[in-house]
Amino acid sequence: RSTIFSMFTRTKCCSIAGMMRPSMAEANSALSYKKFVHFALEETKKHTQLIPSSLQENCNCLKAIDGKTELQMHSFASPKIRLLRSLSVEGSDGMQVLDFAIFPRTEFDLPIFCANFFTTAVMNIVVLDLNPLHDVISQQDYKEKYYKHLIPLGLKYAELLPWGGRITTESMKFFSPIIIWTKFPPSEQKHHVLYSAFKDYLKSWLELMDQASMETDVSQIMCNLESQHRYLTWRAEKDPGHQFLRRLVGETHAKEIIRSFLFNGVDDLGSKTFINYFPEYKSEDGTINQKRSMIGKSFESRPWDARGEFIVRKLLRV
Ligand code: BLA
Repeated sequence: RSTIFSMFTRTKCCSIAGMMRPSMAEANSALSYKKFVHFALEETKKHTQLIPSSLQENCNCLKAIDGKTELQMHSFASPKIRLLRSLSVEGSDGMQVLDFAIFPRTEFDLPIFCANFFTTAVMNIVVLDLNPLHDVISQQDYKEKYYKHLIPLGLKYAELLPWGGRITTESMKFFSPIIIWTKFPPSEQKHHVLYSAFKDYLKSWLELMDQASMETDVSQIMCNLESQHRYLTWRAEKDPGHQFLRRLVGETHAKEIIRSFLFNGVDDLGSKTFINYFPEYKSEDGTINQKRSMIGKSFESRPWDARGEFIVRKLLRV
């Protein structure tokens, strides 16, 4: 069977249990993200049956161009989950990445679980959120439905993991009032806090999933479908990790990983293009402007107040 993974040298295929055995890379970094993935899969299995997705056979370990950095991928589906997928990267120099997301089936208007951690020997860049499927700045009802009871949880972690400073302005529309956006130099204590936050956010998402009932109204399902496709289109084009991924595995493989694995669905959940969704990125010759942000970076401090209200609406024109 031809999958994107057949293009790589497959190093070893490991079981989930095997993931917990210390590897070479782990010996270099005590603050590994492997236990995050292990927890997420075990916890999710308590709520639903995870079926290995056809994108891969349960577990794939791949080597980057440098011959040292390891990439690990997992992907699953379940009755309410269209795709749960995880990419983790471990370099020999303390570099680590976790990109973990859960996309609901389009009969559900559940948020998208999103954990993005990028770590080097000197810095951690962290995004952790239940990304809203629909607009939480102007759609009060959607915000109430999914986030009202989670505001105290968000406030707790916003204090422990303070706002990371100016950020791509356009990204903010994809974030919720409980977004954790933070940067910090590696530390055992912060790693521990981040692990707690990850566990609490995942458990919260799983509870929302348990409670979610299937939408039967076709127009509402279409609406969910388009929102998810718009999200995938944004991230498949503008995610800050792409450049890094290209350096790791080369242009062609990076594109495959981004479009077929990380943001699977971008090419088949809808036919609108990036320019259809984000016309402000159209350059004079009709192609997509390569800038990550047209507005620039904004939000020196957290733009959500303690009640979960967005406080600088005019920047996003909402
Ligand atoms: C930086 N990653 C960032 C930043 C954000 C995110 C907000 C800060 C830079 C910025 O202002 O854009 C994450 N942005 C998101 C997420 C959404 C979004 C999750 O809009 C969702 C809607 N990150 C990865 C992977 C890699 C990675 C897989 O997820 C590498 C393989 C790396 N992220 C990475 C790097 C930076 C970064 C290198 C710093 C680059 C920069 O600041 O330009």
